[in-house]
Amino acid sequence: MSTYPGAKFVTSAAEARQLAPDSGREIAFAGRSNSGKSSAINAITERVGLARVSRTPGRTQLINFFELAPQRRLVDLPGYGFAKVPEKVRARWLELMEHYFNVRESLVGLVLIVDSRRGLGAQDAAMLEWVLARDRRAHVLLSKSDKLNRRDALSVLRETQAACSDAAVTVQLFSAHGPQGLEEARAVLEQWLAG
Ligand SMILES: Nc1nc2c(ncn2[C@@H]2O[C@H](COP(=O)(O)OP(=O)(O)OP(=O)(O)O)[C@@H](O)[C@H]2O)c(=O)[nH]1
Ligand SMILES: [Mg+2]
Repeated sequence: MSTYPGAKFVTSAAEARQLAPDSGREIAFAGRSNSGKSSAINAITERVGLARVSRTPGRTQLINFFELAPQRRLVDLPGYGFAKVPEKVRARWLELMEHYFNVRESLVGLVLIVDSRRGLGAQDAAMLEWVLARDRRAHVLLSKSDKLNRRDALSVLRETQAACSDAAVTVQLFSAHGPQGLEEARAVLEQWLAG
C-alpha cells in the first residue's frame, strides 16, 4: 500500500495570489525542466499520475500543490533551464519563484532534482544558494540513475557531494523507474514533515 494513501492534488498557481494556504509544512521540488520532478513525486508517493509527467518540457509554468496528509504538502515547481522560452516567460518564472521563496513560511525544505547524467549546473547551484540563504534545508536527488552504470553513478554522487559542502545539503542517487533511492528519499521527507 502507498505510504500516503490520502495523497491528492490540491491546486495549481500561475500567480502569487493563487498559492495554497500557507499553513502546516510543505516541501518544494525544483529542478531543470525534464529533470524528473513530477516522476519523483509520483514514485515517492507511489501514485502513478498524481503529478503529470510531461512530454513538452517547460510548457506549464504552474506551481502544483499536492497534499500527503492534512497540513502536509509536496509542491511541484515549474522547471527552469529549457531553451526556446520567450524572455517574458522566463521573467515571470523568476518573479513567481522569488515570491514563493520569500513569503512561504510553511516551506521546510527543497528537494532539488538534478539529472545524474548532467550533474549540478549553474542554475541548480543558484537555486540551492537561494534556499540556504533563507535558512531552509536542501536534499539533492541525482535522478535517472538507472541510466548510468554503477561506477559513473558513484562518481557523480561524490562530485555533487563535494560541490555541496554546506551542512544543510544532502545528496543521493535516485531513480523513479529503477527504482533506486526511494526509501532514502522518503526518510528525508518524513523527517522534514514531522513535527
Ligand atoms: N529512465 C528514467 N527516466 C525518467 C526518470 N524520471 C523521469 N524520467 C523521464 O524523464 C522525462 C521527464 O520527466 P518529468 O517527471 O516530467 O520531469 P519534470 O522535471 O517534471 O519536467 P517538467 O515538468 O517539464 O519541468 C519523462 O520522459 C520521464 O519518463 C528516471 O528515474 N529514469
Ligand atoms: Mg513536471
